[in-house]
Amino acid sequence: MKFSMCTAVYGMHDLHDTINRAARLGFDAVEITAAKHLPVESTKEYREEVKGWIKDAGIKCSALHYIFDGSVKLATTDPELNEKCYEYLCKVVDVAADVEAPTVIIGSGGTTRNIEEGTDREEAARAMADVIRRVGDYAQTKDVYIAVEAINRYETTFLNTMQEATEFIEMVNHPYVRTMADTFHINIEETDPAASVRKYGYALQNLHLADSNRMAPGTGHIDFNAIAAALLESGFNKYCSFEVFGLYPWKLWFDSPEEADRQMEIGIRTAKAAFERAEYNVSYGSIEGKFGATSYEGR
Ligand code: LER
Ligand code: MN
Repeated sequence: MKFSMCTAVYGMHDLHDTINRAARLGFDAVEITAAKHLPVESTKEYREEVKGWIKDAGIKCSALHYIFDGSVKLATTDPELNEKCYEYLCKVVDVAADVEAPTVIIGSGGTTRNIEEGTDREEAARAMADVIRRVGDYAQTKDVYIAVEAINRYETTFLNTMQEATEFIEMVNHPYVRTMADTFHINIEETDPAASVRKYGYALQNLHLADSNRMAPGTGHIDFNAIAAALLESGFNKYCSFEVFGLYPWKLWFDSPEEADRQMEIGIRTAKAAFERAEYNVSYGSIEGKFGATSYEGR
């Protein structure tokens, strides 16, 4: 499995140093938190520079996430707003192509994706699907995939579950438009997160990893062994990207890069162990069956 790290983990810390830290910690890639670190207003020269930092660190750019700046609306039936959204998303695709990111993630909590009261849900869904399909056409010319993320009900009123996101991209019906799941959100919304991953994993372009507390995998109560096994079973082999935030809304990022490093160390250890266990189980049969359940007693 390939692992990536969202640059937001280090908040507004120097981006070049954040990229180097990701490489040192063993990540294969960084996912750029676009609205903060590489917005649509960024110059071609700066994008070239960022691409160079990533190459020099010996890693890749896996995706752009956190792409919206509050200026556009996704699920609206207003044709002018639909057009504005289309143009904005095409600009994000340009940013992705400029830093050789294969994926643009449409996350978008809050007002960007909410369906406003009085708006017909089906019409809004169809209008958003039409916009995303046109963006898919543009993205295909640049070989960039669009990944529509299922986000929990407390952040958006539209596309909360993996089933809803999958049905939505089936309505879009475009080879460059896929889904995206986030372990933090599916832990809230799915009755059985691993079962949903097994069922809808075929449509995934990318996965965000965070624990139940939105901190690093291994610090909360999500069963990453079950998620890793389900991902492998579904045939998923793309990037798992750490989208980890500080615990409190008033402390979105960690206090220091060193604190973020410590979180990432716990996270990558937990995630790699979960995937190694799942891969072992696929190749040789259950590790638990051979050696009994893992015991942490005495450690
Ligand atoms: C929002 O909660 C989320 O999960 C992000 O991926 C948004 O870009
Ligand atoms: Mn996410």
